[in-house]
Amino acid sequence: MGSDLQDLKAAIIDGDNKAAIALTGQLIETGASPQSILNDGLIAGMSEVGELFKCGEYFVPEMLVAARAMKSALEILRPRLVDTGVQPIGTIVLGTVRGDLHDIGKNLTAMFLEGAGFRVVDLGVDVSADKFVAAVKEHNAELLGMSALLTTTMTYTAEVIRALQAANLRDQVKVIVGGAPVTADWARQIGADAFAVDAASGAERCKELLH
Ligand code: B12
Repeated sequence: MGSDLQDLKAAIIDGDNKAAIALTGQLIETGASPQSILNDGLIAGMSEVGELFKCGEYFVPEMLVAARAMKSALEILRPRLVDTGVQPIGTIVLGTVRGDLHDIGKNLTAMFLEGAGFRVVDLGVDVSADKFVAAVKEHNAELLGMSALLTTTMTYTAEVIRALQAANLRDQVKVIVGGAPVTADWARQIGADAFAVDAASGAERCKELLH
């Protein structure tokens, strides 16, 4: 079992789509917990990819194939992470901020939110402040979640909050931010209501924010 998780991690690092799909399926069949598949296999592999990129051993194409493998594996894992058939407890508008194309963490957050019973309006990547504001209005959302993976795009989360204020919506919607460079300090600094380090605790924080 341990070695299968290691193999899955290696498949993500190698960007081996076929192996990632096959191993995820096998691990589910043999009864491995979705949490360990996610954390010890997929996320562990992806952090290693980040390290390899940082030290100049990997370039963008390697990150891309790794991301594709992780996305395929996540689709297989999805039914295990998402509870279906529950009445929504609230609506959250979610997106990756303008200038940023990273969406794996956001997609994972969406899955956990769905699993926790939220209706998720996913705006995708490279989302402008105007689009966030319009979606909050249109869907009457209680929550807004923003993802940013680059230090250069993280600052845009502050701009979205200013746009909510300008549209007189700030009092109606709770804002949660996340993504690798984002911290609790940053969330406080820009006046967000919450921060979460990962998708699971993000969904928990969102439930708390409803009350
Ligand atoms: C895969 C990847 C890519 C892929 C993305 C594919 C895709 N569809 O997402 C591609 C190849 C496109 C890419 C491109 C680039 N990337 Co890149 N990428 C990564 C990598 C390796 C993994 C990111 C990932 O998916 N992680 C796995 C997920 C599960 O983790 P996560 O996103 O952090 O999300 C978790 C939490 O943060 C949280 N979370 C995330 N969002 C939210 C939102 C809310 C509301 C909540 C509550 C929680 C939450 O929950 C998630 C799950 O627990 C990271 C390395 C890293 N360590 O992050 C670099 C990294 C983010 N990239 C980096 C860079 C530099 C780039 C490029 C600029 C490279 C280039 N020269 O072109 C471009 C920028 C493109 C753009 N405009 O966005 C740097 C950023 C450095 C910085 N500090 O700014 C990193 C850190 C790599 C590094 N170590 O240097 N990248």
